[in-house]
Amino acid sequence: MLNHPCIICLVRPPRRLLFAAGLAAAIAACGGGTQPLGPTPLDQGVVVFMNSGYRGTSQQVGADVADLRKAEGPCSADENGTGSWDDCISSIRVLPGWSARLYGDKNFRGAVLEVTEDIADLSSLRGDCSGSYNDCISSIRVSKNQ
Ligand SMILES: [Ca+2]
Ligand SMILES: [Ca+2]
Repeated sequence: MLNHPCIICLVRPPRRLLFAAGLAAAIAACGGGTQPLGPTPLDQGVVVFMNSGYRGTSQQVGADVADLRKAEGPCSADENGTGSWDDCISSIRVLPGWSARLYGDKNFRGAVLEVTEDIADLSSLRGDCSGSYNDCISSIRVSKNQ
């Protein structure tokens, strides 16, 4: 799995790669389609849920995800039955020692929500992401607290 060339779409590449022409080629090579996230060690990152109250399908996220549309998940299934995590997350648990930034748009853009503790219902937080952050998050950064 980790040897799959498309993993570069799901994890943030080393900074030097951001400026390399090779990155564009790598993204192009990935084309459409989704890939599962992880695997992630159980004590790292955050766990996102498709429903509020930590219910429904969940996914641990232990590395930055620039485009949740490319992350295999339970929402917005296309004609092939393949869904993603884009505009899907409704609650989130933060593992001890970690925090996250949730973005309304892909590539870490748009409305941003700093998350340092569990949030049982993202619709309870007003924001610039279609009124609240529920079913709106499209990219995630996770970081280990200093
Ligand atoms: Ca949802
Ligand atoms: Ca979005």
